[in-house]
Amino acid sequence: MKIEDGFGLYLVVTNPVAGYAKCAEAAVKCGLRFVQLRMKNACESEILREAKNMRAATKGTKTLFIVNDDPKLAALAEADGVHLGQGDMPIAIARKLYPELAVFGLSTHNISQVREAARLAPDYIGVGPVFATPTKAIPDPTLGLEGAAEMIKAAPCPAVAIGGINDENLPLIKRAGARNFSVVRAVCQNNDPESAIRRLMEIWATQTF
Ligand code: 3NM
Repeated sequence: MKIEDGFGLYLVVTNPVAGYAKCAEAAVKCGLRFVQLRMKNACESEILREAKNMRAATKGTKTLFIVNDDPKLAALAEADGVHLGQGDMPIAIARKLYPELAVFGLSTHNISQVREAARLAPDYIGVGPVFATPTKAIPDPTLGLEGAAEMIKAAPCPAVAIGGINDENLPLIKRAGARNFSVVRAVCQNNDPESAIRRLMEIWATQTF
């Protein structure tokens, strides 16, 4: 599915203090283009249960619902798409096996993976980690703003900056040329996800340089 660039915040939901469904509801209320379920170390039935709740919260809205890592679970939950890491099922195979999914995202962690993305044709790419993050168990090397900027510039599709982004460093991300960004902790560690989202959106919208 062709994704229009410049959608801003893409919310990734991992261990949310307010709960998964509440975060999906907040994403819808705030008019986000993307919300992703990212549950590591959970069993399939648990992931599917949360995925179905998040699907129900996003159904019929402009907010696309994405499941991380596993296209089979994404299809079972009737998600809009799946986000694949470099070590997950190759996009071409996932597209073939799960034609009911409309959106296929891909994580990239260096410039050669971005160049390779031109051939793999994901609908969007993640670019990260821009800053250090404890959210990923084994993060790739930190890119820094310059590394991320180079990757964003070379991206063949919309690029989403991710990793260690918060209220304070968000202006730097925009200044580096990002048109979209993603957070986990900056929203999921807040017991009021809607106000955390609104704050990030406001900073993003008012940042000029
Ligand atoms: N992917 P936080 S970094 C889920 O580099 C994820 O592709 C990354 O979490 C990548 O906003 C990351 O809490 C964690 O730092 C982002």
